[in-house]
Amino acid sequence: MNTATSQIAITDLHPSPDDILGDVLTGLAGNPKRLPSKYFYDRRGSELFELITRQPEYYPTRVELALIADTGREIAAAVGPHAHVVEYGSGSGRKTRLLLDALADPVAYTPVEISRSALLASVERLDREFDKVEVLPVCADFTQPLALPEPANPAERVLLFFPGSTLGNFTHDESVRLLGAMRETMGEHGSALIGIDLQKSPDLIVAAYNDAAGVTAEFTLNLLARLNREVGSDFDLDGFAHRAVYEPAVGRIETFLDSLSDQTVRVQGRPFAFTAGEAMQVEYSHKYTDAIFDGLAARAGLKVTRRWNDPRDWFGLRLLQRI
Ligand code: AVI
Repeated sequence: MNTATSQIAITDLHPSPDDILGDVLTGLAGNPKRLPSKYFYDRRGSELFELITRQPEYYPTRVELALIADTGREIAAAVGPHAHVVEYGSGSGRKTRLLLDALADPVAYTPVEISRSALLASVERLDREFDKVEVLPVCADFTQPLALPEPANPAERVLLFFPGSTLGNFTHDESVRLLGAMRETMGEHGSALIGIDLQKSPDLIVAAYNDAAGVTAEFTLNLLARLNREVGSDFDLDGFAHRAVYEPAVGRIETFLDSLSDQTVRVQGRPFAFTAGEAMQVEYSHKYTDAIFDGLAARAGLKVTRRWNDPRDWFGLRLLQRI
């Protein structure tokens, strides 16, 4: 089960590989056509996402980083010492570093990630930087409950960390299932610290998903390049345009790739006809009110025990425990 890499042992829970071809065929056969946003993150997609987080319009990363830095002491007091920190997904490590620095004597850090290469890339630096924190990466699908590796020094509690408002990319029903899986994984005395993007002026939100430099548009279109490579489709990247709109009634950004002409796309020989202007839905990014988020948590058997917002109430961190 454990495979040694340079010095870090990975626990490989052998997540079932994504059925990318099946998902694409199903999504293109639907009306409206859809493609799952989880396929944005190939190597280039992850690089482009990292670039998005540095665009002036994309406030969530900057605001969340400042919020963790400003509230670190309070978070540490609320969580308690000797935690085993389990991060869902592996990002650039900027937020993880701030959290591990703030917490009182964290004993272990477990990033959970379905992609082995992304997992390895994320842990090597952190392992060097935090010599008192045991790094125990797990290759697994975090939407399912998981058995966590046991740190050599026993932890007093588990803290699940799910920053970035990544929850917002799931539908509300999917979010409840994911929060339910987190409830299982955290154990009876554990907690979860979740970053959520809050509802605010639609202009600010729309700008964040339509940056002037066009990085988000490139990120969205990169999905088609990935599919052409990996499932043998023949999407013409110049034949589609990125469009992200905010729907206040449902509190979410909806991102589409619009077909610029009548055209037929083939996936392994199967034709899919697009009309000029037809919108293919590729991502949701939900924005929350307290009522919406607390309601999702309650449906999963969790309650919000602490809440921290930045001074403008743009972004929040919520600490959750079992009801
Ligand atoms: C990863 N996720 C939380 C980002 C978001 O804001 O929904 C992905 C993203 N899509 C476009 N810009 C950023």
